Amino acid sequence: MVTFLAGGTGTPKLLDGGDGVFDPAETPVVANTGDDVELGGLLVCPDVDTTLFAESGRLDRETWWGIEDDTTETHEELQALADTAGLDAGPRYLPDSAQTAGRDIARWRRFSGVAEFMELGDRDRALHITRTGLLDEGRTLTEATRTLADALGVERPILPMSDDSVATIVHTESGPMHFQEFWVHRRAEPTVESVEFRGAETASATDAVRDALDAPVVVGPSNPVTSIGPMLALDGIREALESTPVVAVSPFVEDRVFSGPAGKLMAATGSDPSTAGVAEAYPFADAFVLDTDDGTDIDRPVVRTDTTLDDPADGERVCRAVREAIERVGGVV
Ligand code: FO1
Repeated sequence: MVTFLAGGTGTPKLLDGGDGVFDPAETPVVANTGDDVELGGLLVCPDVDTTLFAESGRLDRETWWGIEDDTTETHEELQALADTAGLDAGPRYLPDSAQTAGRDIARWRRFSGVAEFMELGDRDRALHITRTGLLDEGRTLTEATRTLADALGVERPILPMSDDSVATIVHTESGPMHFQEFWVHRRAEPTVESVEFRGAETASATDAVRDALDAPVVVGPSNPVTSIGPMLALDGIREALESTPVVAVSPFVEDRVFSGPAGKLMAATGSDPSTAGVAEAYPFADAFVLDTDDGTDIDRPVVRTDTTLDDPADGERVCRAVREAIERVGGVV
């Protein structure tokens, strides 16, 4: 067994094509939940869902979120209604008093459904309605995710990092905002001052995650701050990573990032936005997979390959390098 830590698009792209290298049934994914929001009463878990949709062949591979060819009739009607009612498009946070009332799983990340600032496809929405219903009926997020994975025919264990609420709040020169406001609504433009994982101090990793971290672990090429950072903020995760073989795939080629706001967020949180910065941020990593054009000198074993991830053949190539790196540091695949 090998466990992957995943968030955003980097790690799902790595796993896309990796089935011949790592048997999906024996290769759990621990998914970041710091990006999750409650939108119009529905719990939306983007990083869990990208893996669910990728594994079930439903993913929109243009955007790497949502369902391919999904319609957006409800979303459009919500925007039209708000517009004709003269309601500002938002993002419309619920008042502070409502952020900690009601469902614990949605604390500090509650938005009104008015004008719906994130686009939810119609079929995607059905998944959120089902997930939220299962939570309201008393299931944990881990259990609800397993039920959804079974319904979609997904073999790979998909494990939310926690059943408790953790909200990634980006502190910017324009004030604090949830990661989804920063990323979707503001297009990552505001200058970042710091990043907070609200709730992480009291949230715990689930037992399923702790068990999965007994196996060798791969930290995929996800954003070290907002995809991997929330997991590292949970009690016991760093210690678990220190006592198992860990291979990290850099999301950079030296100081060039493949995609997303990783560079900006790393610089703002005191790390060098580069492979060298990633190596420093992951002291628990025993080996690295770097791009062939990445000459960064790291004090741990390195396997080099072309780390571009554009299609399943790329995923397979990089997964082979990951496997070699795990074996190099004594991990049993
Ligand atoms: N990303 C966008 O850029 N715009 C959207 O409207 C949007 C909606 C959305 C709905 C469901 C979902 O699961 C993901 C969605 N994303 C959207 C992607 C999401 O913001 C991020 O890519 C992830 O949080 C990063 O991991």
